[in-house]
Amino acid sequence: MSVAFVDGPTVVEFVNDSESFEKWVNEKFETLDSNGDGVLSREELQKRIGKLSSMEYELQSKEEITSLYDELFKKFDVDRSGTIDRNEFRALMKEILLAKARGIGNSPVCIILQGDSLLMRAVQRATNS
Ligand SMILES: [Ca+2]
Repeated sequence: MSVAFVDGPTVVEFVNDSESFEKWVNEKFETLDSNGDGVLSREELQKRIGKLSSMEYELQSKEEITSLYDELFKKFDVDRSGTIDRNEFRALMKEILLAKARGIGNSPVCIILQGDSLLMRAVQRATNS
């Protein structure tokens, strides 16, 4: 576990770097698709909410993150199939990260980074370049 500073523009740059972002989305999708059927169920997504919110509690409360997922699931599961496929997931992650970037703004904020923190890859990309 480590602590890093991240600002909104760093997150936006990561989302706009299609190669890094695509790779990250695919890794994330594989991790979340615990039964390996190629789509994410509501249950598969919700299992992660608690973990994500505890890692990024500096940015958003657990309730805010839960309602964010609620809204996004409603929005992206357009056919109400109850599942999110890979393309829907990419759009969803983009929306979450851009929402986070807007929440952070231009002033760097301190965040705690752990293995599957949403913002970790964006920070790593910025640090390595
Ligand atoms: Ca699945």
